[in-house]
Amino acid sequence: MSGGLYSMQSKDFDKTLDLSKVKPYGDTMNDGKVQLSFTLPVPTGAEAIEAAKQLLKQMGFDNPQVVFYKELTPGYTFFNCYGSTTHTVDYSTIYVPKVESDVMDMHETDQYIKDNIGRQLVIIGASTGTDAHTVGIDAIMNMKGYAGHYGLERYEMIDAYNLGSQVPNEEFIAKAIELKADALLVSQTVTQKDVHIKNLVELVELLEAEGLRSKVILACGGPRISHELAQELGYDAGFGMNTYADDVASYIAQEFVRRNKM
Ligand code: B12
Repeated sequence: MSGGLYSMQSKDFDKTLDLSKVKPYGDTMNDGKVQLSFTLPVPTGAEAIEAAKQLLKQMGFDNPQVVFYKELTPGYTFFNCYGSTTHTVDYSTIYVPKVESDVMDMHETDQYIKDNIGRQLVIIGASTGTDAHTVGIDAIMNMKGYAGHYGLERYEMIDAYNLGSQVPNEEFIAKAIELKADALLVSQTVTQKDVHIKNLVELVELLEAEGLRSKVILACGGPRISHELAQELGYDAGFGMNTYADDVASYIAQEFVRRNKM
């Protein structure tokens, strides 16, 4: 839908846009303008600026310009630069697997659950394993919500339990059994040494061993989680940056109804 609107606006705005050869927009279509910042481990001076420009050329930028530079500490120079990229991407062939559900707001989801399920959905969430980051799962679950979107605890038709962070997978599953959870939400922020992969896979294996995997809707999220990765790891859905409770609640409600109709 947004793609359609986008191409309509662009068509009216500038007829030179070719979606098979998209490049960055600065102030004129196809000017390719990019701003980028980096640090070189060289002393500040004319040679440092020249080195930055040569690097920009090698990165595929025409007309490289250093518009700001500063010594960070002796021997290190920080740059802000502009350049026009010579590269393009074929936007028309891009396919990204995404969670397929209609996003509803809190009131619409509550009404949808009342009409189609007739009872509260039990949802538990946690940042699992060694991961101590709570802000992501709180943004999804906390009563007060995040960026103007109420969290799951505020939903009338969702019984939400936020178990916090560093929750071992065994404990998470024990709580799911105790509460008869319909959906499990896992947050993973740290990806160093692929710790998130090991942890997410372990949860799926433990759920399978308990005979629970097919009985719950299993979703994960975090800044480096995609729907594609989540599915590869045995999850029903994955949510990345800029996710709100609305996205997750709508998905779980609709997925629950879909499964129980079959
Ligand atoms: C705050 C913070 C901390 C705080 C956390 C406090 C807390 N109570 O959470 C503290 C200081 C404790 C901390 C510790 C560490 N941190 Co830290 N931390 C951050 C920081 C600055 C912000 C993270 C954050 O709160 N984002 C805001 C939330 C709202 O965004 P979000 O998590 O992406 O969540 C959104 C989506 O991803 C999604 N989402 C998230 N989870 C879920 C779950 C579900 C089910 C769904 C549907 C959606 C969803 O929805 C949310 C809302 O849109 C980031 C850097 C950064 N700027 O991002 C580093 C960062 C995440 N930390 C990092 C690291 C390395 C660590 C430490 C390992 C450092 C250390 N060596 O000790 C430790 C980790 C210890 C541990 N055992 O986990 C790295 C991770 C690198 C990596 N790729 O692995 C980062 C990226 C910093 C960096 N650039 O190096 N950290």
